[in-house]
Amino acid sequence: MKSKIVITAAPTGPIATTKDNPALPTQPDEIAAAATKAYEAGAAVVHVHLRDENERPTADLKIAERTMGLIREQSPILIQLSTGVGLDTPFEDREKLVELKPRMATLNPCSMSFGVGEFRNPPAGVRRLAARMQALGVKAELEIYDMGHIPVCLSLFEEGLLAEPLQFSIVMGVKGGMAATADNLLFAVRQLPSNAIWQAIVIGRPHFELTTVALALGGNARTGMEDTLYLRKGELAPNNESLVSRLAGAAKTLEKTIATVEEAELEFALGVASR
Ligand code: KMH
Ligand code: ZN
Repeated sequence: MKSKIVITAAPTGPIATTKDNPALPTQPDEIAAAATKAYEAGAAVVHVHLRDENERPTADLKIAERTMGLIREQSPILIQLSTGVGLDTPFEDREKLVELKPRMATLNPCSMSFGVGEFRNPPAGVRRLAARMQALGVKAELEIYDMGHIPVCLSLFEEGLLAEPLQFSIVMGVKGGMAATADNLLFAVRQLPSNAIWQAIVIGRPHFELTTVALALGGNARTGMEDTLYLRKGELAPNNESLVSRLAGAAKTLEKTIATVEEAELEFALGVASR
């Protein structure tokens, strides 16, 4: 059983606004400050979504560059750009983000309903993006929202579009994907190759308890306001670092050690692209 775990902080996401939680970081300086505090609380990776000045999800390369620059100035935390971006952003704009060479980026393998919206990930675009990420040395995190997404990723690997170790997120709780249950988590993890790295992304109310189940099962863990706006029922999270600290506390209770940035780089076999 894995004893060292990587914590990823997801401070913003594409959906919530400051109306939902006034502490949500949306602007480049706010996202960078949240990343730094998350690093200090134990996160080795920050999963970054960008917003414009009106808080709308964006794939604007200038905003991305500015955000990445500010994060890098403040801490060594590994930057994982979301190529999911937001439901209204065309795939062709989303894929350009990897040209900025973050150390890691998400790869969403399939199209699906996503709440009341549509998440468009056409097979040809996914293959083009996977190939480009590999050429640029950007490590793919494979987002699994339903069981059928796993064999699609394994096909991408067989086609030479992904490098080992494969890194999966089992995403639960999105309407249109699998529900957030321990049964679904276990079933999904059993389908992964034995040398795969994985974490749970649990959206909504069971966020903390099911993320902790994933930790106990040997997964990595992600938390942040992208996944839950609340510390507990009725209590909004005052910031992202409180969510990271709580998760780090659960990991320590389970006698896991928390990976440093250097240890995470080794686990994910990251390329030597500049931070
Ligand atoms: N928003 C989560 C449901 C991405 O940004 O590419 C999954 C996610 C994927 O974080
Ligand atoms: Zn995301």
